[in-house]
Amino acid sequence: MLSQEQVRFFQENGYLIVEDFYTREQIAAYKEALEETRHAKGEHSFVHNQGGPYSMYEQKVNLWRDFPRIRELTFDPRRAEMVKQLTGSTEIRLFHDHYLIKPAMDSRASNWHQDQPVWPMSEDGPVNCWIPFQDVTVHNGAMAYVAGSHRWGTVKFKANREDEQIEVEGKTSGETKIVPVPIRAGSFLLHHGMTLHYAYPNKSEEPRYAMTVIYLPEWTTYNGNKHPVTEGLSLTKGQHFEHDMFPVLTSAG
Ligand SMILES: O=C(O)CCC(=O)C(=O)O
Repeated sequence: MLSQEQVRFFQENGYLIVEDFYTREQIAAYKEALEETRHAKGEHSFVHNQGGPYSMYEQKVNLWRDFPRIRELTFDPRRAEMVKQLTGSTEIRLFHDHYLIKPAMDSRASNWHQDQPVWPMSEDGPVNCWIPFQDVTVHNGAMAYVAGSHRWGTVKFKANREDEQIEVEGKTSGETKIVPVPIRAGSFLLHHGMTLHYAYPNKSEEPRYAMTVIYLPEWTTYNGNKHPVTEGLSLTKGQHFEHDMFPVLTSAG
């Protein structure tokens, strides 16, 4: 359950850190499970970005379909309940989960973006939950947000070569202040689908393990755009995400 203050912070800033929700032991066990998924060949999950030297990250999508221990983390109803509180939806579905492993030493920054324009859905409301599996700082790939940018609609922007600065069309430099969010293992982030964000390069000697779980409120409809997760499902434009591939994580009651 989130406090009113947490809900208000999310509504104002477009992101929220939920501190120390899992114990370090729980997260260490999940990290082990995640490492196993990296090397296992699942029947349904798929590698989306291969990773390798100086890459943004390695990415495997739909872990929940193949790996029961990760499914347990993805399906944790307590986080879905928080998204219910943040969105006001009575039902929350899973869009997909995926891991994002930034290679050790000198990875690239993860590109600045807003999630929703990349996802194949029409309405505002989806929420991204970012779960780290070790302490993360700006040295090893922390996330950073432009606070309040979820209220700007789809923006045009230019980042500098190292992605450390960003200019957003129609906004002053005061409005586009970048907020780095260092985070302890056991905590997680929730961000609105329209919040502008990126992640720092990983300059540490260990890979940075993170996973995201993407939540859909009940009113979300498919907009007909191509996306690896909806491919082959014969969804029609305008339909809700009522499909076994997008299971309900929590509903009314
Ligand atoms: O983990 C990262 O490096 C970036 C994650 C991200 O941008 C996202 O989940 O949308």
